Amino acid sequence: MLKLYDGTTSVCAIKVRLALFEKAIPFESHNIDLRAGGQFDPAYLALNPNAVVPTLDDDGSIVTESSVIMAYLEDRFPDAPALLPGAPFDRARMRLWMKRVDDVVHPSIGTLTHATVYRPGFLALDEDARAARLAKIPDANRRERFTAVYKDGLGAPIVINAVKALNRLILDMQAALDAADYLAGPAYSLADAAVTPYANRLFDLGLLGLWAMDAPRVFDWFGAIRERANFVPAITDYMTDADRTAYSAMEPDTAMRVKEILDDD
Ligand SMILES: N[C@@H](CCC(=O)N[C@@H](CS)C(=O)NCC(=O)O)C(=O)O
Repeated sequence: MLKLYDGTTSVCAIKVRLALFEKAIPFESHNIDLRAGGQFDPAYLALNPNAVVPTLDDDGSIVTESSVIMAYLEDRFPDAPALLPGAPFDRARMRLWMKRVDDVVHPSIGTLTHATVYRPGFLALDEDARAARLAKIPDANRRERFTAVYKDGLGAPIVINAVKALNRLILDMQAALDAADYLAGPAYSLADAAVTPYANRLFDLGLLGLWAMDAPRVFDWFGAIRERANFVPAITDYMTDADRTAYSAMEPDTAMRVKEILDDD
């Protein structure tokens, strides 16, 4: 059986879980506790030297990178419902959404999440433990982003570009969803699965409502996405009490501060 090295609220792991449940492919989930630093375990680093989830183990074939895993599932399980659009241009659009998620949306949402949800836990560590934690992050860009937001929270200058990138994402989703029911055409595809955890993260951060007036179609889409059969098993069922506590410990003025940045955009 497939084994997914997983994270309960990890946006990248959720992308893969949404595809697995949508395609009804059985898998065994092996949780890596990211807040406790499980991603830095030498045994896990041997599978994923970037110290991130998800990682897929298909009977010894190790596949990393969430978008690559999603494409692998399409190739590996040709009899499961396909999540690739039929038309070549829709496929190209699907790949563009996925590339944008990997290149821009993922680091932007990470910036916001670490500035709000993860920062209190980091600040609770003593100085040596903080330095050790940051030093373990293999990717220098990620390390710099986390260092900046752990220090200054939403006041870190990189937060401005992150919010602007997410604003452009939501407005472009609105335009796409004005033209079709799903992001890459008339049918649910990997593009919808790839974007869902990021829209859901904005919801969990209490921020999605900031776009209620400017992006009503995104709200219709998100409502339909939450009703899909894959949403509860891939997202809701994975949330632990510790996750809920971490999200509820966020600074109460988060939405107001993000709105100030949006108003300047
Ligand atoms: N490009 C990677 C990014 C994976 C990634 O950043 N995963 C996050 C969770 S969504 C992680 O494991 N972070 C570990 C950490 O924060 O130290 C992918 O798409 O799989």
